[in-house]
Amino acid sequence: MATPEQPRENLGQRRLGRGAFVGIVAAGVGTLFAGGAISRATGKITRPLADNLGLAGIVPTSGWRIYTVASTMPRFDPATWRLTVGGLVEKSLSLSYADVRDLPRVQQVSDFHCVTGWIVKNVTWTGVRIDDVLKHARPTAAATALNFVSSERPYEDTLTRKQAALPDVLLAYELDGKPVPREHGAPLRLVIPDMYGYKSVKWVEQIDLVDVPEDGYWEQRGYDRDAWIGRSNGA
Ligand SMILES: Nc1nc2c(c(=O)[nH]1)N[C@H]1C(S)=C(S)[C@@H](COP(=O)(O)O)O[C@H]1N2
Ligand SMILES: [Mo]
Repeated sequence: MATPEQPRENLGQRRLGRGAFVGIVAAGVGTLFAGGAISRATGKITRPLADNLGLAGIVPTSGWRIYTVASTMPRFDPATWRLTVGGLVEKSLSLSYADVRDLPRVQQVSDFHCVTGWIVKNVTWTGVRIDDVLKHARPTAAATALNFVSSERPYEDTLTRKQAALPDVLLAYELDGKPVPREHGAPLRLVIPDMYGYKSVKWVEQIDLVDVPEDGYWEQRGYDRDAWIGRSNGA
């Protein structure tokens, strides 16, 4: 059985708004965005650093840790934002935020598991089912998988069509009853509660139907493509 690459601990400097710099220690998969440091030993977020910089508002609460791979988070502009659906489809789509909100709305409550061990319980997600998007694009018979591309390059991940059709899989535009906040992937993120969080691509802007799935960001770094909680190599 494959051994997952251990996430590296990065110590770096990141430019924040208004020219402030803050050193960031990210423990685990991904990078903590602008929240001060997470100590590997205690797992606690050191809030004073963030508070001193006036960043308390983006320090994650209720158990979330904010992960990014790029140096800035995408910013949502409803006037220009589009979700494009392409690849092996009969009809490519370019959906505005209003178009997405007009699709059938579904809601589910689930626990969110990061492969590094943190869990957020009873998260309410509201959004659209992937098949409700796909029926307008009409995937061809050869389309067996979907690549979800984040506007935070180079983050992406993939699901089979069967996985994407699981009843609790959503493209979510609300988190706990409010529009998905910027740091959680505004305006749209993938949610697949039966798999570890790295599958749940934030800032989704493009879905490509493909015949051969590609490895996602963390899969290229050793994690299983099928990231079932408790039944994959990150467990
Ligand atoms: N675009 C993007 N999506 C991402 C990530 C990321 O770094 N960039 N990290 C993933 C990982 S490993 C986890 S656990 C969750 C964390 O979600 P949160 O940042 O909303 O807490 O987002 C996932 N989706
Ligand atoms: Mo994660």
